Amino acid sequence: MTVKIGLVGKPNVGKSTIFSAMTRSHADIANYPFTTLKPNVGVTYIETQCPHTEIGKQCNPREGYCENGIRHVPIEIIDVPGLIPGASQGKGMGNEFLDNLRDSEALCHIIDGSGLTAPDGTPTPARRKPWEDIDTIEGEIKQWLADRIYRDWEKFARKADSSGEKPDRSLHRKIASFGLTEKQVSLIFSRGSFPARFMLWTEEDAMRFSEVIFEFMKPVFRIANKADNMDPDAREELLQKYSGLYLVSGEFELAFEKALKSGMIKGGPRDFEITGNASRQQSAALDRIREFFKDPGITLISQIMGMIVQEKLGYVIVFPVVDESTWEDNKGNVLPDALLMPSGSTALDLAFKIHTEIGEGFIRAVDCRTRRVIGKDHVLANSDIIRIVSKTR
Ligand SMILES: Nc1nc2c(ncn2[C@@H]2O[C@H](COP(=O)(O)OP(=O)(O)OP(=O)(O)O)[C@@H](O)[C@H]2O)c(=O)[nH]1
Ligand SMILES: [Mg+2]
Repeated sequence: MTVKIGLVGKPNVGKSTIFSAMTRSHADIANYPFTTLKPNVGVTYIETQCPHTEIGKQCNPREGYCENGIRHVPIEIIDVPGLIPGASQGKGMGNEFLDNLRDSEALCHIIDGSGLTAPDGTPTPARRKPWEDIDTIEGEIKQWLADRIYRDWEKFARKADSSGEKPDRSLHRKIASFGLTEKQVSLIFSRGSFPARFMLWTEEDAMRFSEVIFEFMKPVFRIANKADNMDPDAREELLQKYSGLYLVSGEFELAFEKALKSGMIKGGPRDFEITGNASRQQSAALDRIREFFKDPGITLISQIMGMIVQEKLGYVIVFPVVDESTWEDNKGNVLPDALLMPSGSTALDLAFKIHTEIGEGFIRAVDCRTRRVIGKDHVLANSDIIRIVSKTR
């Protein structure tokens, strides 16, 4: 299972534009609400130095690719229709489609930095404050989660209360699809002083429970798009209110990617040169784009997922191999797998990730750089190359 990240937000803020820039694929983009009617699923890549450069052999990635010694590890991006106030009661497109984000590791809340869209996504002539709709939209997402947890509650409560099973275990089974472990559910359950009998839970209890779960398992990263058209005072105030918020321009980044692909320019977004045939108008637009990206306050969409997945969520990239000296699998492929593992994962977690049988038959692991034997509780570090020795192989 790959890491999944969802893009959410009100309509017309540029979710599909950002999705297209990230995945280098085409999604429908237009200046009106509800351009996206069904979730778009695409792939983008997290970059890391590939260890193949250390042994002077080219790697053979099974997934993703390697370019100039940089390994590109795939993750999944999901772009969903826009949310409007009242979506949880079915307004707009409703919020059923958020079920596609059930097992996502995190959400990126895209907001309109320019402030030129109303709460329902229709263009407005006068600027609104870019943060005005943040709480409403995140409230709708919380409501979605609470509704899912509370769905068929009575039936569940009757059965669980009379089963004699530990309540946290029953509860875990009910919400397992959200990606929580039983231990995490037990922790939330014991800390929040919830009624031990499910029949006694009120809707407020379910709401309170889902709020904690939301914070726990759906970290929200806020991204202000349309930073190319932002009021400078509003920008300052927004960054003061929301530390850690990223400023991006989906439109400029997509235009840069297109120009690069067509051979009109060479280089990176902050320092490219015009090398192909560009009209005067195109040159002027490209100059504006380069100037914009020179601003150190702007984050590149192509780098945002690396920042979120590795730095903020703490995922590490680990390379499992079968041969500790050649760093190959049993078919002679060099460093075939690069796996994203959650922060704190151990050698045993890696064994289970490769295959349940390998986990169950775990004997020991080897750190292939030092050739030292490591135990099952050894916490994995980024770029570790690990051989798992198991009864089954
Ligand atoms: N100025 C500016 N406009 C942008 C930017 N990104 C997107 N837009 C424009 O904003 C409008 C909406 O873009 P979409 O990507 O369709 O927005 P969305 O959030 O997917 O919209 P829905 O699918 O309707 O929810 C289009 O007219 C885009 O060209 C940006 O970075 N800057
Ligand atoms: Mg869209």
